Amino acid sequence: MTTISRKVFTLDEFTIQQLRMFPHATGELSGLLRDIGLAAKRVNVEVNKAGLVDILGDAGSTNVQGEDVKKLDVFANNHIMGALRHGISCAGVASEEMDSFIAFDDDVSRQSKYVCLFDPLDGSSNIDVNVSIGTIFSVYRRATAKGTIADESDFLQPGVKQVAAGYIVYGSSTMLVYATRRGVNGFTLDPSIGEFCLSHPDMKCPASGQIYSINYGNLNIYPDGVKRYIKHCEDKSASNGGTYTQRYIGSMVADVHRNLIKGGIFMYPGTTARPEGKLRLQYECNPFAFIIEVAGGKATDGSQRILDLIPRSLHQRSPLFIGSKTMMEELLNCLNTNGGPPQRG
Ligand code: P6P
Repeated sequence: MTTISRKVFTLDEFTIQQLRMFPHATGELSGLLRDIGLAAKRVNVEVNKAGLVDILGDAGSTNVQGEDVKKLDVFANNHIMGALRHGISCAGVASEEMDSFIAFDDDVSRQSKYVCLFDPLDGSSNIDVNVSIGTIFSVYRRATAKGTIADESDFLQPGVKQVAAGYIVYGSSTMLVYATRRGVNGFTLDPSIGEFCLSHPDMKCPASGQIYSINYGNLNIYPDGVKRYIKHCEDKSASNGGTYTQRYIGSMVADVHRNLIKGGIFMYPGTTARPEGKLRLQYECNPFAFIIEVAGGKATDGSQRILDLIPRSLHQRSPLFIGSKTMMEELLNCLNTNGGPPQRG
């Protein structure tokens, strides 16, 4: 058997190699991942020239070619949905950008095994200030029978049913990271050949870390257990001779990607004003919980494992605590300890 003796695999080569290891696999999941990779390359082109929007025309206007300029998140949504609709692997999609799911009603799509949920451009409010943003996706085996049209039950499955999940981070470089139960692998876009190339094989979330990531602006309206954990981190930070440091980019894909590589914890708790938190269970919490757990970390809503939550609606929100195993265990100790808020100097 000839094997590719090349040091660098492209995403397509990698998914096909994975397929060769499972002769009985239909290749639909590999095909779906390549479809997402194609859409990501198209989104990347637009994201990278977002700063030129004034020349190209702002969203809602027409550009110099007289074309309608779409908001980047609508652009991303349409390209990801289009790539999946014209593939052979997806029976339907649900998106943070769309009120309801869309079932692909054609002969090929009705026979497809999977459905895909995605946040096409998370953190898009950061585009104007050139901060990293991302695309997040989840893949489930459809709950409805092949040959039928997908329905809402396909998109309301608990996160533990995911067969794959991943994200694209449009940052100093553009990376696609995806997880299956076999592991987490990262691919960096090589613009010279227009391919995602395997750069981070078999990614593992460090068991411990020094980075805690949270929006301090909400400190006074967090639950007491969260306040206790923040105080725990402050006591371990440089201001107390420790090594912990606080980082918050305000773009979840960038914050969680950093923690996956360096170790750390990302928190978006509920508050007295919004007890359910801000992040979407199906489009943000579940995909990242799957990725981080495969990589060795943990993800909870503060009382339950994220992947065990039963979704009630497509756009339901959930508090999220996600990251390195040891830090998550310290957090859970703080959340489960009775008592009032910590004394702050
Ligand atoms: P806040 C971006 O809008 C986002 O959905 C996540 O990517 C990010 O982590 C969070 O919201 C930031 O929210 O309330 O801290 O600005």
